Amino acid sequence: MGISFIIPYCGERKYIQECLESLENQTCKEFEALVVCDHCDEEDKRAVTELSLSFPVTLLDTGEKTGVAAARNIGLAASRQEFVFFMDCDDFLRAGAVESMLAAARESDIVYVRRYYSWIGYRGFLEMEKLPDDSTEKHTYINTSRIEREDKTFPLLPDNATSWETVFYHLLKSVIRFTFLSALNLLYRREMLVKNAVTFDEQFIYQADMGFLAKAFCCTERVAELTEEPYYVKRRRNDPINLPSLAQRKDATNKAMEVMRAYLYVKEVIRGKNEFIESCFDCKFVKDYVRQTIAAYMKEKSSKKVKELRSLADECLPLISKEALKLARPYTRRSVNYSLTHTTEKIAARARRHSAFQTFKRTIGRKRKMIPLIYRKLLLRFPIKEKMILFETFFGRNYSDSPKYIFEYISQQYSGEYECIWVLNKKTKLPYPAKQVKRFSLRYYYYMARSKYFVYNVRQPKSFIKRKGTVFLETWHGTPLKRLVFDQVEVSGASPLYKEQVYNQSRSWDYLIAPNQFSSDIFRSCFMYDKEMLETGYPRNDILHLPEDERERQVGEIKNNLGIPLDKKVILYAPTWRDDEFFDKGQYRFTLQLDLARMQETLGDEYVVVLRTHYFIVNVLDLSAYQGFVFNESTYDDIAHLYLIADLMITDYSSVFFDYANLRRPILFFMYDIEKYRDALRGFYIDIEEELPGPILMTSDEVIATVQNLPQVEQTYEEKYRVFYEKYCGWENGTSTKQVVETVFHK
Ligand code: C2G
Repeated sequence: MGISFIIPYCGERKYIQECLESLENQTCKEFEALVVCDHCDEEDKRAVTELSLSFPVTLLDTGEKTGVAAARNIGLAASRQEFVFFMDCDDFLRAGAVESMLAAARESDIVYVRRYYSWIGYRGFLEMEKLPDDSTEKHTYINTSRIEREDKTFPLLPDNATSWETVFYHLLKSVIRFTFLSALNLLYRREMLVKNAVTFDEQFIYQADMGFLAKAFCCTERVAELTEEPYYVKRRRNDPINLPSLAQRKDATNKAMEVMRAYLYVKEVIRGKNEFIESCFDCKFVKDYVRQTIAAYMKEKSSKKVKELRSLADECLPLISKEALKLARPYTRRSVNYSLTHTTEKIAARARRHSAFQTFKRTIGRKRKMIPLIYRKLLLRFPIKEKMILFETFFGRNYSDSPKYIFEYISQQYSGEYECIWVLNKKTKLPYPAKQVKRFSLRYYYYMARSKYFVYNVRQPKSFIKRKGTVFLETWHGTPLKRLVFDQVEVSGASPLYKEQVYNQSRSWDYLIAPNQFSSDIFRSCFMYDKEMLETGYPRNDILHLPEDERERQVGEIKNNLGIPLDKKVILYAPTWRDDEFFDKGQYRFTLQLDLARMQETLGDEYVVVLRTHYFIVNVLDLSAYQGFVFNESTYDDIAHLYLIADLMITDYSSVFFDYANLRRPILFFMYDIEKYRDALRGFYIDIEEELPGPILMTSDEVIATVQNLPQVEQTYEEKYRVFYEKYCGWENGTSTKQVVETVFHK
């Protein structure tokens, strides 16, 4: 007794490896894997064959055919085990799955195994499983709670339901709509499928599963449900732009048509077999009709397609049972009844009115929703102001970074020509005239609607709409060391939809600044950016190239302002944030690992420390014990001023050292959690052991000893520093701002 796992594979190499790894980790090895290649190249195949696995894996090929349905049929025809189990190559099994499934299958032809949903891959999933159930992170990335939803639009299971009805019932109930029904996470006795010629109908691209399921269930009464916890983990793909799953493909009209065809198919198969189950199907289908078909009526531009939709709908709607309609939500019920007697145009118009009313209901009285609605519906109608520029740095948290220097340059060189608006959450004294607005206020949206120019150093809000004729200058905020967006495999620590969001946002950027060739190349890949790259270096680093005497003057002024003793050398400690250390979404925590007491004891006569946490960090560190030795400048506007006064920088994985290196002063890397950061959280673009212009240190004692021995360290790293400087700071010579402004504003 064993299982044939049938896995269609289109070359998603990383996914298939994790899928097979989850099989390798099963304690019971009574199975084989049949990987069915759907137009894979040799390298894709090698990704499977090069794995060393302790169970048999056979590579099959779809040949002339294509699609999941064809691949599964080919796998089914080749399988030799007593049971078959269809898997998607991006999904995986939890430990103990095979054992439990086989135990439950003794007396059954079909075993239904419950599933989890996960936004992260197998390895990340295993880590998340260890977290307590109430952890926010676990909750964001894995759906462990809503296995079966409360659904008032679905009938109750009768007390005398057979096991057949019970399993079918739970299977249907577990999905929100008919569309999501899937032939995965079920174990089928192969003989039963073969004897009854149960296969996937290859005319379907998206919805072949429903017909298969209905046929399989109608062949047997011997069905069981594995009521233990879910064993099958369905991955939700985090990159719908490059690697969309079938469900994520944007093909709304064809999907709506297929759902209706699949519904007709299923009705045909189960008609007369069981009225209760038929009505369960109907309960799910009515939702698809409203969500997909009517939505397609509203959006589809081709009248031919709308006609096709309508003719399918006319076949489907009369088949929906009265019971299902009775249970449906009032709007759904009325929509179906209305559709039976009205034209397609009228159905679409009614749906539009409903949708507008729903938006209004959701928005009214809620400021955060109301203002963007006013922006979309009203403010965007005002004309664009040709000379208006909106500046924002770090989400309005401070006045700094490249936008600050661009603003100051424009204000000096083109005084009075532009109307400048700054997004600042706290009132700030600015050196030149500019209006200040709070982020997300009505005024913010007003200026977002009217400005011709946008100068941002982070992503703009998701609600931003790019108007024709406007110019978006994205300065970004650092040479990337840690992997970003499309170069990240997993995105734990951000929204699971992060990649899609960034993709949509970066489509609005007209110019992006690159501080060096290395960043220019990476920005193209990590943002999938294809517009103009300003290879000018960072405007924010011009200040680091001021003439010596002017720099000295500024150093004295900054130190005086901050109350830093002039006779002490300054160590700037500027660490970054950690994706896995937070209180809540976007509220990051920093735990100080540097032993400040020991530093004060050993270095206090010669040095003071300026501590600068990342702008995401919300916890305020209590440093009262180190008064006069540690200066917490975490909320100081411009970190470039802190670079200027620092004789030495200590950092970790922050991009700050790429900028600071412009000063050619020593940099130490206090990377006490390097393994976790590099291997689990982010991964780096560069080989840090090879390239960093200073030593990697793991303990406070090492940091202290290195500071005490600085000349020696500088000598050791002299050559590496030179190479580093050339590669990352070579474009920066104090003229970046001028170059950027001349290209974007004064061509
Ligand atoms: N920063 C700061 N203080 C710190 C850390 C960072 O003021 N302690 C500022 C610096 O201007 C730095 C920028 O925030 O260049 C980005 O910080 P990183 O630590 O590199 O982290 P992150 O915001 O994740 O940006 O391409 C760069 C990446 O996007 C990283």
